[in-house]
Parts: sequence; C-alpha cells; structure tokens
Amino acid sequence: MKHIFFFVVLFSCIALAQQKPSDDFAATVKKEFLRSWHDYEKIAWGHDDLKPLSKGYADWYKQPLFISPIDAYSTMKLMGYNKEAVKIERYIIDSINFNKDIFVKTFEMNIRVLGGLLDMYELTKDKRILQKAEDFGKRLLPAFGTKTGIPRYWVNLKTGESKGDTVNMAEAATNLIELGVLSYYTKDPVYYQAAKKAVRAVYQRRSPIGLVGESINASTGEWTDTVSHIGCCIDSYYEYLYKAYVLFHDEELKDMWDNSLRAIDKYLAEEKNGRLWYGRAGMNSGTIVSGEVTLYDAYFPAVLVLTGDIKRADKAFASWDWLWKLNHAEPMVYDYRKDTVTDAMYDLNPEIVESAYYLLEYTGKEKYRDMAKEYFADIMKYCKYDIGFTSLKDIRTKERGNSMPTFFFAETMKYLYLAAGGAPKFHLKDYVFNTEAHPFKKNMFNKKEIKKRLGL
Ligand code: DMJ
Repeated sequence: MKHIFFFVVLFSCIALAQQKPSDDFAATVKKEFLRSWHDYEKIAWGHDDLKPLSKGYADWYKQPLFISPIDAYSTMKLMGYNKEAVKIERYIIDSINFNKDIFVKTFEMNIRVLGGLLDMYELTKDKRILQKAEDFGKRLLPAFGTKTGIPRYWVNLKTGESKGDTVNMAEAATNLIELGVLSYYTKDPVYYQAAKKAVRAVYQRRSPIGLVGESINASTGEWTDTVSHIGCCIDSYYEYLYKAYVLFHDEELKDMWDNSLRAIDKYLAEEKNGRLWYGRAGMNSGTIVSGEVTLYDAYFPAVLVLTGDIKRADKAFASWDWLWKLNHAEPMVYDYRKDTVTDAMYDLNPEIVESAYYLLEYTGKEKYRDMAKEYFADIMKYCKYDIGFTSLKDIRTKERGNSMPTFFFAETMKYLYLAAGGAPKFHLKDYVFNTEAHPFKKNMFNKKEIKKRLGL
C-alpha cells in the first residue's frame, strides 16, 4: 500500500512538472499581453500604433482609426480580459465614426479593422457593432468598382473615391473571409460577390502553367510584376482560397486552390541542403530566378496543415525553425540559394508561431509547443522593452526598432497563447482564422444559409 502511495505521488509530481512549463508559458504570454496593452492604453489610447522606443504613438492617416484596439480585441477575449474588451466595445459603439475624409489602404483596413469588428460582433452579438462593421464595409466597397473588379489600393472612407491601380495579389484578393462573413451577418451578398469577382479576375489571368505574378493593374488587368512565389505579397491570396472554401463550402475556391497548389509544387518548391523552400519563378516560364523568401512565407505550412498534408507542412516548417534558430529571430528576407540574409529586420511577425500552433493542434506533438516556447523566450530576451515590445532593426546585432505593430496584439500574442495551451476549450478545428488571426467559428455559418446570403 505504502508503495502504491509512493508511486502515485511520484507520478503526480512528474505529471505536474511536465505540465508546468507550458502553464508558465501561457501565463507569461498572458501577463505580457496585458503589460503591453496597458502601455498602449497609457501612451497611445485612441491612436493606431504604440511606438515603444520613443514612448509615443503614431496614426496611419491624418485621423486615427483605433487600429491597435480593434486588432487586439479578439486576443483579449481569448485570454479572458473582459474588462479591457468591454472598454473597446464601448468605444466602438459610442465614439468611433468612420465618416472620415481620408484615403486608407483597402487591404489593411479589410483584414485588421473589418476583420476585427466582425469578430467583435460574433463574440458579442451586439447589433450596434454589426452596424459599425457594415458601415465600414460599405465604405471599403467603392474600391472594387474597377473594370476588372480588383480593388484599388486606396479608398476614401468619406467620398468613396479610390486610387492606386497597381496592387499586389494579397491586396487584390484577400477579402473572401471578411466580406463573406459580412454578407452572412447582413444577409446581403453584395460583399462576398465583390470579393469573389476580384479573386476570379486574378485567377483567370494566371499563366498557362497555372502561376500568378506578384502585382497587377486593377483597371486594365495587365500584370505589372510577373514574378511568382507564395510569400509577401501574394501570400494571403492563396491562404484565402483554401480557408474561404472551408468556411463557406465554396467548391469553386477549392478547384482554384487545387490547381494553384499543383503549380506551386511543380515550379516553386525547391530543396536545398535537405530543406524545403518555395522560391521565386517567372509566372510564364516556371523557372526559379531567386531563392529569396520572406518571413511571411512561414504561414504556408499552416495552410498545408489545413489541407491535410502534415508531412509537407512539417518539412516546410522545419526550414523556418532552422532559420529562426540561426539568429534567435527571423529576418524579413532570406536567400536560401545564396544562404544570405537580404533584409535583417524582424517586425514581431506571427507566421512562424502560427504554423507551429497549427502543427501542434493537428499532430498533438509537443515538439511544436517547445518550438513556440523557444520563439517566445527569444522575443522576451531581445524584443521585450520597458514599454511593450520592440521590433528588431537587425536580428544579427539585435538593434531595436521603434515599432510594435497592431498584429503583435492580434496575431503573435494570440498564436503564442494558443500554442502554450492557454485556451484549452478553443479548438482550431472549430474555427477559421482570417489572415490577421481573427477567428470565425465554423458552426455560426449554416450551409444552406451561406448559399442564400453569400449568393453562391
Ligand atoms: C499581417 O498583417 C497579416 O498576417 C498579413 O496577411 C501579412 N502579415 C502580417 C503580419 O506579418
């Protein structure tokens, strides 16, 4: 009996010891999120970005749009910071007015502000928040009024005037999720139809071998940059083909994704020193012209996980893990063919943690949690500051930059917290994240209703 008691105690201690690191991990991420949030509140409340080094703030345009709080909201809710979240809801309902005579970036406003507001509505079910989201969506819509249906780069929130014909693929076709969710909740297909038209316009202009270029003229539909890759700034075009198919069961998107992936695998995938990368090739020739990859490309393993290709996701992810470990952070641009860092900045980006989290959730393998934990330890060591966190101007020297982007609240801290096991009731399989990590719950969207409301 004594022996049994001894072993029970021993095993409980081992179990506790094994659990503790990720408990600490989650608790520290949560604490650090709140510390940074309080810094934002103290110094930058009402403005778009906190500038940690100069202990100031910056707005994207001549009038602020409250981007940090809107982006931070869904992470706050996940962490259980309800008091802070209610303060943001109140501000949205009582104080925010989007009738501003400013030209804003269509793409960024869609993924951060519209995505954030729609998530806020999904979590609160407060119709006043949906009205704000709808109002904002309506103000973005005129950007899509081009001959091709591809949105222009800038749109004026007050006048609806749009400008900027050259857009990259991410800017052209990362709207399906936000505009689809908006159509669903407002029962007005006009939004999803606009997003779909833009995606079709891009897809139909793919080359005979199935690749798209990096940028296009929204008015004429002519390619303005014919280099093809999966990274910045094509990335979320591919990401949304698959994710919007999952959320809305839109089979046409699945075909687009399948055909695109075939071309990506055939022409862009390349192994170097046993590591899998996706390079840059001419969209017509399919010949790789450069081995430059951006840290944004680390989202791709997460999408592969969703498609069920864990083996390839793991292989592609291993390259990013290797690259992170070289300097304890990722460079903005790395050339795997030349093995050189071409742009050494790290802007507190989330993609590597995002993929670690997806792999952890779908495989259950603790090694991915350990990796995420290591990235966080490095971020704590090199980016934590007495005010929030800072970017790094150079990952080799660890010289600090003066930025803490809004996606640090929305994405990096959220994926770290999820990877740490901080929200055990939240299951990735129940959600689709937009590219800014705002999660939409699949069972909120009824298949029959989707057809009607999105006009499928
Ligand atoms: C985010 O704003 C979004 O994830 C976007 O799709 C590209 N990457 C940044 C963060 O790195």
